[in-house]
Order: sequence, then C-alpha cells, then structure tokens
Amino acid sequence: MSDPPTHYPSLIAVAERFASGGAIAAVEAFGSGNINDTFLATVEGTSHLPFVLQRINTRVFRRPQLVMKNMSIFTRHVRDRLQHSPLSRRWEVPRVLLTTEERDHWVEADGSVWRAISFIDGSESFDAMHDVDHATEVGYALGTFHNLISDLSPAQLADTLEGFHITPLYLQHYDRVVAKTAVNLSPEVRYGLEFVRDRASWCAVLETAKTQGKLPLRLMHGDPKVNNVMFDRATGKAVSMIDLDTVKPGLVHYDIGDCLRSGCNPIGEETEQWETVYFEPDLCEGILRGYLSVAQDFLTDSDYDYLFDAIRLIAFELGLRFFTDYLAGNVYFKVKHPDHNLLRALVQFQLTQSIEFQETAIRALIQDLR
Ligand code: GN1
Ligand code: MG
Repeated sequence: MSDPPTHYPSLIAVAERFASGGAIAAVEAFGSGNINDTFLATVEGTSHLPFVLQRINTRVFRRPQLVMKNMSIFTRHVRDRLQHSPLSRRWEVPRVLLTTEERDHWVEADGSVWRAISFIDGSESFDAMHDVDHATEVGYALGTFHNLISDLSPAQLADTLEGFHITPLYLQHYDRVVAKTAVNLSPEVRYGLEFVRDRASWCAVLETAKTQGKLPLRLMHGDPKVNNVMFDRATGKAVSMIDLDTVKPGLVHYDIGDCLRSGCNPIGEETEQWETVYFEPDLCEGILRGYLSVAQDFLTDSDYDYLFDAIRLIAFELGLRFFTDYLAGNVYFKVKHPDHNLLRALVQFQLTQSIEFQETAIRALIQDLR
C-alpha cells in the first residue's frame, strides 16, 4: 500500500512547481488508480484551471522520463492532427504541464517523481457503465484514440513497461511465484490454481498470432478502463481518454479486451460479491458498435478473427496478475486489505468464465458487426 498523503512532502509545494505562478488552493486525493498516486490541485483565482498531480510509481514505471517523453510525442502528434483535420465533435487531448524550470516531471528530495497533466475542462468519468448508450460512447472513445494515433509509427514510442499484456510472461512469473511460495490452500486459492492451470496452454493465443504476423504491432492505450474515458458534463458525450502512462507499442486487441472486461462487468471489478459477476452482452455490443464506428477502416479480417480471444484473454490475464500478486504478498497493485488481490482475481476469473459460457453468442455478435 502506498503512504497516505500525510507522509508526502508538502503536496502544495510540489503542486506549485507546476502551477506557472498561480497559488495552490488545495490538493486532494483523486480517482481510484491501483498504481500511481493521483491528486487534483486547484489554483486560487478563476483564471487557472484545476490540474491532475501524480506521483509516478517508479517500482512499476522504472524509467519515468521515458513515460513522459512518450506522452509528449504522441499528444503533440494527435494535437497536430486534430488541428489539420478536426473531428466533427469535441475531442480533447490532456496536456503535460511543465515545471517552472520547463521540465516535464519533478523529483523531490525523497526521490519521489511527480508530474502534472491538465484536467479536461467540464468533464467527468464513471466507474461503472450506466447503459448501452454509455457503452457506445466508451467504444467510440477507444476507437477515436486508436484512430488518432494510427498514423504514428510504433517505433516512435519507447517500451515503458516491458512485458505489459504479454500473457505468457505473466504465466511464467506466476509459475515462479507458485514454485517458491508456501501457498495457503484455501478453497479460493485452490480454485484459482485450477482455473489458471486449465487455461495455461491457451494463454499465448495473441502472442502467437503476433509472432506469426497475423496481428500487427500498433500503438495502444494500455489501460482503457471505463473510468479513463472522460465525458462532457453538458452533452454527456465522450470527449477524451486519460491515463496515458501505458501508451506504447502493442496490440489493439489488448485494449479492446481490457475495455470490454472493464465495461461489461456491471457490478465492477472491486465488488466483493465475486460469485455474482457476469459479462453483459448488450454492453459488449454497445462498446463494439461504438468502437467499430471509428475503427472499421484500419481493422483487418485477421483482427476480427482474434476479437473473441482478446475479450476472454484480457479478463483472464488481469485475474492472473491479481492472483500472482496476492500469492507474492501484494507487491504490485495497491491493496486495502491482505485478501484484496485475491478477491479481485476471483472477480476476473468469474468474468472470464461468463465470457466462456457466452462464446457462441459473442462470436455471432462480432460476426454481425463485421
Ligand atoms: C492498473 O492504476 P490503474 O488502475 O490505472 C493496471 C492495469 C489494470 C488495472 C486494473 C500499469 O491500472 O493494467 O488493468 O490496474 N496498470 C498497470 O484495475 O499495471
Ligand atoms: Mg492506469
């Protein structure tokens, strides 16, 4: 678990580094991220907009400079592109705010690394999906994001988190953790071990397709959870995608799978009622419809062939990641209690199973949308 805000260096002083002369009125905990620590800084007076202040988790992002460099490169690319060919509706790209020394991050005396990003004016985000219209907007947002970076070469961006979404590597790590851990064989742990064992031989499905040249390396968002889509408070329309740390070379399938595993689980990934978790096909249809309304042009037949596997795999992969972290003693994801990652894993495994039960219907849906 990360330190509570009181253990930080003065948050106000850190925020002031990025406030371009404005006086900080308040810095408050913001959002519900599992990795970085996020705050909203408000500036005194009416001429300054609030901004997002974050302490980058450098145990996860070991080279924060590269994360910031990637962010500058692709946000500039997208902003240029929007300037030359604007979309027919509002779309915003978060801006990296610089320190008074014109740096894109600030290192405190205690070694902590901080950065600031503009907050999308008049916007809000939601942890759970309300309805199919909301789902369609979330899909549109991901499609728009992919579309706007589709002409930037993946080689332009660094790999800031090696192994991210490479499921066979998570499996190898899991095997190592299981081998060296005195596992407490509770019924839930036993269930998790069997669940992973039964899917181990399938979990290289996307990596194999990538190696065989069936799925091209593109740029991806990396974390398109439902609450990373910002909605205009006035129009109710999606206007931005935030949380840009993991924008890097990868498969768009990781994003599609992640968006669906997050968006089609109506009771949410943090529920303790894991046995009642299910995958909602109407929300799936909404997300895919919204996504394909913008992404159809750059998807190939082979891309479509792997959509079902992507949906199943990323739910399974996140379950595997949470389960491994539980077994390893909660070293990666922030937790509120010792069994938190185990419960999160069970939620994702239940979701995976619900996807598996509905395979025929989901495949038919994908076929219809093609
Ligand atoms: C982490 O910190 P947050 O919530 O933005 C994780 C994602 C997971 C997500 C699950 C870098 O994202 O991969 O899908 O938790 N990010 C990283 O809630 O590991
Ligand atoms: Mg994130």
